[in-house]
Amino acid sequence: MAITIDSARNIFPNTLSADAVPATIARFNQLSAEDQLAWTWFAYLEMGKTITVAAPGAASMQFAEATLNQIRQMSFPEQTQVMCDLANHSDTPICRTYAAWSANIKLGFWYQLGIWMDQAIVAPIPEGYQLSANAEAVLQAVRELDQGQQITVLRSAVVDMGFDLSKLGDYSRVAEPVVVPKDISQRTQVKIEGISNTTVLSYMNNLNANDFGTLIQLFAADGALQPPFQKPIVGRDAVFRFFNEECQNLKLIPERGVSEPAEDGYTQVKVTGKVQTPWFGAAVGMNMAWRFLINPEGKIFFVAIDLLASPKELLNLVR
Ligand code: 45D
Repeated sequence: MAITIDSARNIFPNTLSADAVPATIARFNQLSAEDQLAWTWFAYLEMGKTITVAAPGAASMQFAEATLNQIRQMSFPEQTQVMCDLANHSDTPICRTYAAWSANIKLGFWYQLGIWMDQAIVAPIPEGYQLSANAEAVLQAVRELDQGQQITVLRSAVVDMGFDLSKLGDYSRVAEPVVVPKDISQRTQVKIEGISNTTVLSYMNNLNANDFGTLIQLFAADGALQPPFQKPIVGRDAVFRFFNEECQNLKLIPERGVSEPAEDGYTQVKVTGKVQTPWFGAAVGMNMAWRFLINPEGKIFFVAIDLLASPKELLNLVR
């Protein structure tokens, strides 16, 4: 049977990803807008007891600035309405603007609103707000996740808000400027126990160096990348855009892996290890797996990135 993207998605089927994350997000999405905002506030506060979010850089904040200032000028009821509109995916000018932003701009926007809510410059969650029983149960569910899973739930709450992109029609995406790749002298080389495949090592090193131009050359023209809990992004152009928009300043810390021959001269490689996001730095190490399918020319035909169910999964390299 010929290898396809669909068949590639099933390599290393024993990999246990953190299903609790999409399950928690689905429960969150059932809550009312008011409950979603209060829930996020409480979850964010609770997370803040143990880890701190890094302030976003000016480069990503500049795009949200006009909207933030517009909200700042509003009365409390108007501000609450804007936040509920975002949670409700309403069709408003602000919800449309928001939808076109990259994930980091959306996160930076909420980061600033959170500070202003704390300072009562923006309408806070009313004192003594009672979460519904459902929301309380979802809050309990998120408490039971590991930190990497918690920040993934929060990120996805933020990314999913705003008007539905698919209904937006013609629009231009707004993302932070692309950073300059790290200087050669500043680059680090990963070591992965059990792996000498140069494509895989080069993938890790170039992603860590923000060298997306070199990184994308490692992919086959019709290659695909599947981020955690998402469908594959297919083709060099789309993957390249994703790298530029969503993958700056990540730190990949692969630890171990296995490499074995697959059908038709392909090679399948599974690597496990940690990933750090610039939002939390070394404070949160997400337990991750990479599942590569490499074609006979040594190009990446497919790579899936999974958030793992537990640290135990870091040792699971069985086929
Ligand atoms: O609603 O190899 C308030 C790929 C209240 C690429 C709020 C990757 C009201 C290839 C609290 C104000 C990218 C796939 C809201 C690897 C309200 C590759 C605000 C993986 C919303 C390895 C909330 C990368 C706020 C990975 C401010 C896995 C919340 C990256 C902020 C993962 C939450 C990154 C933040 C993650 C969450 C980042 C900042 C999970 C950040 C999460």
